[in-house]
Amino acid sequence: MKKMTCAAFAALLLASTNLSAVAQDHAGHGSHGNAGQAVVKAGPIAISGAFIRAMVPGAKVGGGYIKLDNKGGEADRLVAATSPAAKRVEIHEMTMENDVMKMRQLKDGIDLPAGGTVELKPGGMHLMFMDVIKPFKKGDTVPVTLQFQKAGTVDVTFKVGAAGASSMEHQH
Ligand SMILES: [Cu+2]
Repeated sequence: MKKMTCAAFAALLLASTNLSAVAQDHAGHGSHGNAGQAVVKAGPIAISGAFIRAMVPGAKVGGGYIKLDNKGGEADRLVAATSPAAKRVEIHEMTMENDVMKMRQLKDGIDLPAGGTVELKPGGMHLMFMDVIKPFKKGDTVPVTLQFQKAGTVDVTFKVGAAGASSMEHQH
């Protein structure tokens, strides 16, 4: 009886060791996500390159950019985004109209065709952070929850780059 108890205890110990190893592994992945470099997945959608431009003093809004790679066989749609760092996050598109840069809200979100890659980048589509609580500074990280029509919601950490940065990779 005593021997069995010992074996059970050993098995328990082994199991808990394995569990903590798994937990640490996950924590490691999480910290990569926090660095804003790793690819975050929402179902078949791979999300990468999340960054926000630092805000100039006095600005109330900030622009966020991201790459969405739909590796699935079905089209999906980015329908909304939220962040505790801003009162509201809208999906916008920048277009040229009669030589004037205009910004419009994409109320239906962004279509993500099956097998296609959609990039939100400066001069094009972007996430607009409205009424930002505390101006984004270079080096900050901003938590954002993206909502997809089919893939559901996913948390992504955006890294704040320089005010004129076109991406985290091509920063001057
Ligand atoms: Cu905008």
